[in-house]
Amino acid sequence: MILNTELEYKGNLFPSNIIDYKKDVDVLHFSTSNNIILQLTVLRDSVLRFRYTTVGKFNKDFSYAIDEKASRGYNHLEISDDKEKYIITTSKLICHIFKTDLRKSIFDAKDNTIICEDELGFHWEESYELGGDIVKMSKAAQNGESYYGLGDKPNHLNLKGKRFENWATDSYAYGKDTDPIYKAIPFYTGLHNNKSYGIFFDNTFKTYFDFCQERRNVTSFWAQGGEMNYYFIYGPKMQDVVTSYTDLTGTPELPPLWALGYHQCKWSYYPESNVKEVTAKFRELKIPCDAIYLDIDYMEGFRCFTWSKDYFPNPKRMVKELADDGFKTVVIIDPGIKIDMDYDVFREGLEKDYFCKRADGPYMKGKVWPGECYFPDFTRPEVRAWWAGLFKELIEEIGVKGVWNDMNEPAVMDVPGKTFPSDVRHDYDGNPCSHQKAHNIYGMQMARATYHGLKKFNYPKRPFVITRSAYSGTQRYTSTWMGDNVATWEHLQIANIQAQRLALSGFSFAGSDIGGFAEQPNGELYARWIQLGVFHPFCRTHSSGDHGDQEPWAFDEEITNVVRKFIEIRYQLLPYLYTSFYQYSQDNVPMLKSLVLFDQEDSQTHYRTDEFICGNQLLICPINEPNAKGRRMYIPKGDWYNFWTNNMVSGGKETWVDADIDSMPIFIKAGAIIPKYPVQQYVGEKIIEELTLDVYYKNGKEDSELYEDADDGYDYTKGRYSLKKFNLAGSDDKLIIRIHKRGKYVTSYNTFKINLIGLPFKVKSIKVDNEYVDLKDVKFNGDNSLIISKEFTNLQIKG
Ligand code: MIG
Repeated sequence: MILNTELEYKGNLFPSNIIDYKKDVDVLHFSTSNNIILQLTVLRDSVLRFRYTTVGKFNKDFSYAIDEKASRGYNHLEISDDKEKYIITTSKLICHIFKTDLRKSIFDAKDNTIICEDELGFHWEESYELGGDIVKMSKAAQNGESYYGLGDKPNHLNLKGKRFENWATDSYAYGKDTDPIYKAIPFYTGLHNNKSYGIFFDNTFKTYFDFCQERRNVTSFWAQGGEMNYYFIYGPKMQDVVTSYTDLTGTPELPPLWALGYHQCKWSYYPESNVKEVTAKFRELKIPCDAIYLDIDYMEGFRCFTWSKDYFPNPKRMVKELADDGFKTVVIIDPGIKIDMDYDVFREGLEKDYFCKRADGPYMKGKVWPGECYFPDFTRPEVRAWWAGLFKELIEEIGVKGVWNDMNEPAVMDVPGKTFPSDVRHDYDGNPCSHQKAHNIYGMQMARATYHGLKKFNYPKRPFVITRSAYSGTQRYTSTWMGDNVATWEHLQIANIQAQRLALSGFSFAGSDIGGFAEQPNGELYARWIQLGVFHPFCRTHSSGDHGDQEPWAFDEEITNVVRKFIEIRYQLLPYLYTSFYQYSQDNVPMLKSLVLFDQEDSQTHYRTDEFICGNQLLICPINEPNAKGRRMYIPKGDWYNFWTNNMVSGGKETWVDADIDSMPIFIKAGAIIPKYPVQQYVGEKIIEELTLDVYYKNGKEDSELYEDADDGYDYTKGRYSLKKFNLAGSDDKLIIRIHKRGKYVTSYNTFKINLIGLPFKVKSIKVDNEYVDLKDVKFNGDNSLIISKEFTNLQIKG
């Protein structure tokens, strides 16, 4: 209770008039008569950063989210002022800052249209309870504006009309509107009048976003502490907003190709004989699978970095035998370290003083799976280095290939709030703070430390990590899953939205627990979920295991066959998926594209949720209902081929698509060249002797890419990769494909098998690199498929 009534009624405070302006190259400072400073940094022509302090000076600038490799630099910067305002102009943006109250308006520099303007703008409330400020920002919502992003929210793709909270939370069996859940990704994009911009509020405290819920014309965001510190990112294409945000917060290195294969998981496979039964069954039934997971029961009493002697007497031998059969072993590692003086990890952590403490000195003690635990302070560099070192035996000795970080919100059992109390102290890389500030990045720093351990001990192979909790930027270190979902049709739909939302929040390498974690799917639901899951960058079946089996053969034979068929499609598409991972990793392009991101100019896409583009050229739409024989879906503008029938449809409309249980709506963009491998039971099972290119004729032009390398290792960073850019150009009686090649990697195959799909003419002549060839020499088999050397640079097919 505040007794001073003056304080009590203070409420929101606002900046007053600007009395001082300073410019230091690309950093501008605007100071007001009530001691507020706005620091505006011009990072790029389209990226501005706004920071505010209410105490006349800034704290040290530090962020876990921003990637040190983020690009900077602009072509044009001009600052002027008039009576009312300062005017900052770059080649893309014009920003007005009003002299009376520090409010801002941002315009498109090309046509002067408004993109984003402050409503109340920056304001704050002093927080007497916690200290510091509750920092707030409000923006006027523009006509017809829509909002997207925010990471893992299990809600409609378009966020308009809703309020959200970012506070990483263990959310067993969450539902359609549960908020918050596991991740905190305070980034959104707005879209109005065909123009898209993004806002990244880089504040790790509990943050809130209100998209026209409280007031119809206002969007606002605020945090329970820290700085008002946000990045404004202009498109106007949403894809450019997302790639700029991803550039700012970073992308992962390429994963080993096997990580894009199919993964099988359950809580838990044990003992060893059970693991072997499961893996053997995959091979027996010829269902491709690359990874098998061990959940917490592999450990001795849930002590991280130990193995149960009863269940896994010789892990090294087992992991080797699994590896010989093509299975990579992935094990879970939680943050809670069991309090046990006979447990060396605990003793060492204690001796070195690596565990989190409460404000007054005691250790942060919390109950998780092992019983009472202490928790490493992953926000301290020495602790991360120690943690990374703990993986030596697991990875280098035993041969484990991937690590799964769970419970890192952090989750604590049987306490209010299900996490650390707010007074727990963290180092925050030399910026000591309470859990209120460190909570949302705790899981990220754990995954980061884990990643460094794997990178070190798995070298020269690539690391693979998966995390449950995340903050912006976590994608640099790890893949992720959506946590404990439920085996219901609604959750299949939620998984679809979450994967798209994460991709447009910079985090492409994500997937759901296929089939649902809690409760039991029937065969039909499982099959429909696999169909969706094979088009997600991370593809894993997982279940809580207390309600029956969830392996591809756990239902009936028809379902097993459907599941096999779709996993086989994924394995055939591996070069396509790998190429889109390359584009993500290299060019920040999201691997999944919601229709609104694919074609924002078509307002039909603004409220679509089910359809999405996987990579650049596959249009996917899952079946979300039982007993379906097909569904209606929206086909975006342009021409698309039905994957199953090769029939072409013209988009810009809703249409019915047949999809019995062994099918689903899949379309390929006209002009696409889709690379395919033969089906393998695991990555590397076969030497690829021929690469198939499915060429989808288009009357017009379309570009495609194919990226390949050694599938693992780092040779690709020394130029040993192969990037092929295909330009396709079709006309009524001609189809021309040109290839531009880059990189020194020599692929194992020498020939392409080209399938010509949708050709409107009968082939009369084929010219390779400007020489006519005998149709026999290129093995033209008359039904529009031909085998040709991979070295060609120009292929002309004439009717
Ligand atoms: O409190 O390790 O989300 O994937 O199987 C449950 C057991 C702990 C939650 C994870 C789930 C995992 C389970 N874990």
